[in-house]
Order: sequence, then C-alpha cells, then structure tokens
Amino acid sequence: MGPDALRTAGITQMIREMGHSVVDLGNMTPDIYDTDPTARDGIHMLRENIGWTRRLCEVAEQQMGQGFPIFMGGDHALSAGSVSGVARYAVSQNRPLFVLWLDAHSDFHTPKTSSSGNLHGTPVAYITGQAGFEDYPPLRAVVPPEQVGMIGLRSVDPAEKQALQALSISIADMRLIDEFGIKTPLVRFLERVGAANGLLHVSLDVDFLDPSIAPAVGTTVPGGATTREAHLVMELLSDSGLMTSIDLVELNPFLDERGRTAQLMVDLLASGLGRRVFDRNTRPFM
Ligand code: 4U7
Ligand code: MN
Ligand code: MN
Ligand code: MN
Repeated sequence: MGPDALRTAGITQMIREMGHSVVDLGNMTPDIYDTDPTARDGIHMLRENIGWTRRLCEVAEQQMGQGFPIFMGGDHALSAGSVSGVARYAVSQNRPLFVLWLDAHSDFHTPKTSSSGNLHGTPVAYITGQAGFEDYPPLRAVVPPEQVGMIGLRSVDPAEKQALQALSISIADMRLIDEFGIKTPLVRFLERVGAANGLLHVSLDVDFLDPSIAPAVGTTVPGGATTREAHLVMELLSDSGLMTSIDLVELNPFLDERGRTAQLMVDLLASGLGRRVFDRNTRPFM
C-alpha cells in the first residue's frame, strides 16, 4: 500500500509540476517461483521475494533506458530487484553504478545470517554479490562494495558489522553526521561518482528519517535525519545532476499520521528533482 499512499500524496502531479512527463506503470506483480528453496527455515516469504527480484530486475533494466525510474514500495527487499536491474543497464552502457543507501540500517544480512528472517534486511548483501543467496536469480552485474555509500546508519546487527568491516563500503553513521554534518560525506561520495562518470542509484528508506517526522515505518529507530538534513541531501543530489534512479521504500501508510510521512517522501523527491525555495544566484548573502 506504500505506492498508493505516495500517489494519494500527489507524487505524479508533483513530478508533472516540475516539468517532467510521467508514466505510472501501476502496481507490479511478482514472477512465479515454485522451486523449493535451499535456504534454512525461518526466512519469511523467500519464494515471493525471489519472484519479485526476478520481475523487478527485468523491469528496472528495461526502464533505465526510458527515463528516470522511481521504484515505490513497499518493502526494502524490492531493491534486490531494482538495483540488480539498474546494474545490468549500467554494464550495457559501459558505466560504473554507484549506490547511495539512505537508511537507519545497513541491510547487509544474508538469508544465512538474518536472525529476524525478514528479507528487507538483506538487499545490499545481494547486490554486492555476497555468498548466501544461492536461491536468488544469479547476478549478471555485481555492484562492487567500493561503489556503495551508506548514510544515516544507527542500527547494525553484529553479523552485518562483521561483514561490512571486511569491505570498503563508505559508511556515514549518525555520529559522523553529528560531527561533520550530512553534507561532508555526501559530497565526498558524489565527487567519486562524478569522477568515474558513474550512474547513481539512490535507495531512500523511510527510517533514514527521524521517527518524529516520519512515523509510517515498521522499523523506527530514534536519532534519524531531520527534515532539513534530508532535504539538503536531496537538494545536493539534484545539484550534482548525477542521480539516475531512486527507490522510495518502507512506507507503511497504516502507521502514518494523516499522511504526513507520505507527503514528506513526496516533498523530498521534489527536492531531488530540483525544487528550491530560491535559486542559488538569487541568494545574495552567500
Ligand atoms: B530495513 C534488522 F534485526 N537488522 O535484519 C533485521 F534490526 O529495510 C532490521 O532497513 C532490518 O528497514 C531493517 O531484521 C530493514 C533488525
Ligand atoms: Mn520492511
Ligand atoms: Mn531501515
Ligand atoms: Mn532498509
């Protein structure tokens, strides 16, 4: 129901008002997957997730050639499909894909390490080619860990931490953001994307935001990004001109308060597409 809440909050109209044309492909359905998975018991909806991953991967690859895809969710597990498809497209263009993960969590479990069995905690491990996804569609294009940046982290499980520490994923946890501001790690990451002539996929999990401003998510963690920090991230992304696709995920409208979280997600996307209070050159103070 997340995508419908974003539609109700006016996502399509907003994009049109920003001067773009929009094609809403509607709510998708997963591929059928009826093989017996080999993964251990206790992983929730593994077959459904495999079916979704396959379908989303195809659609994402195809849609990358058509414009700027916006993947609305729904569970963050969808990024296993969206990002793997975007990665295939990047290979076809001979360009590296960078992924910016805006989230309270690192989503770096595998079906083998997850203690909750919830696959929304696993997509980054899948797209970077970690072992443990043998039942999943084989990756045609892996995203190298050096091309992943995570901003907003404040809930990382021990198994994820151990796996992450062995890799060169760029991580800005909330403490780093408190000390240096959110602009510093973001700009550094964007400089690398620009220098490599990369494509940039952004994955925005509602719980990146502080629960006081974005209650509509099942996995709230206190101490998240403020309204202004989040807008600044999206504004800088838009200034950079580097972002080529985005996921808007984890919105659960049942937990919302008068649609405020859905509205905030739409407003953040507007900033990411270039909405400003004033243009830079009309700000004489700076
Ligand atoms: B989300 C968790 F245990 N790590 O694996 C898990 F803390 O997409 C949370 O970022 C995962 O919201 C959160 O279940 C996934 C938990
Ligand atoms: Mn989820
Ligand atoms: Mn999260
Ligand atoms: Mn997530």
